[in-house]
Amino acid sequence: MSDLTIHGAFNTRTSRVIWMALELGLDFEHNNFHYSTGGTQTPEFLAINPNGTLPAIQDGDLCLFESLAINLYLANKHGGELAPKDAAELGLAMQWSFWAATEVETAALDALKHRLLLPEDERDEAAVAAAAEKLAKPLAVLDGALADREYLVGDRFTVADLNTAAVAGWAKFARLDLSAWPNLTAWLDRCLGRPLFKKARGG
Ligand SMILES: N[C@@H](CCC(=O)N[C@@H](CS)C(=O)NCC(=O)O)C(=O)O
Repeated sequence: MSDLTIHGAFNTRTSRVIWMALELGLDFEHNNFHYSTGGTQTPEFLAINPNGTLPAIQDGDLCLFESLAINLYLANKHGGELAPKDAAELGLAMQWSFWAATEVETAALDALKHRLLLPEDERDEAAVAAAAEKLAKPLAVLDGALADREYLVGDRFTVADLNTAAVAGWAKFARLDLSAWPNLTAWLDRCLGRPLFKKARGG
């Protein structure tokens, strides 16, 4: 039995953590359940993640929540090509991860909700347009950072790309027009085209 358990359904932010675990080649248990079952509000689960949200992991005695932090932890613990090699790479990986969570995620999720997740009669194209407007500045920043490089940190796919693409990918899945940012779209295709990304979302 593996020491690592990943809690959460594929169609939640848990897929980010599963993607990371798969890329690292880790052995793990998957407690595959959706929050809509009420399973995140039980005393047992709240002892693991008091926020009552997915994902969460248990790694031996350690309980962790926050998908992008979990991924930074797993990369740091297991090393290899996906992990930051030194303090500068760690700084950059944290920078892009925190940036994705604070500058991109809310607006990208709004777009995704109003294009895909909400029942059709609750979707609002005005909300999509507002989200697209909010995203224009951060997506231009990401496009600029990728102007002369294939990946965000070093010359290889790392946790920085995985975390940032997992968040920015919502803009693509919301079918926003990203054509103004060709470096960004090529990089997103590179990251999200990885076979283990598809597997992490339940195939
Ligand atoms: N910032 C957290 C967000 C966690 C989160 O909101 N997860 C959603 C699923 S994707 C959830 O569990 N929602 C249920 C709820 O808020 O009750 C992370 O990245 O892990």
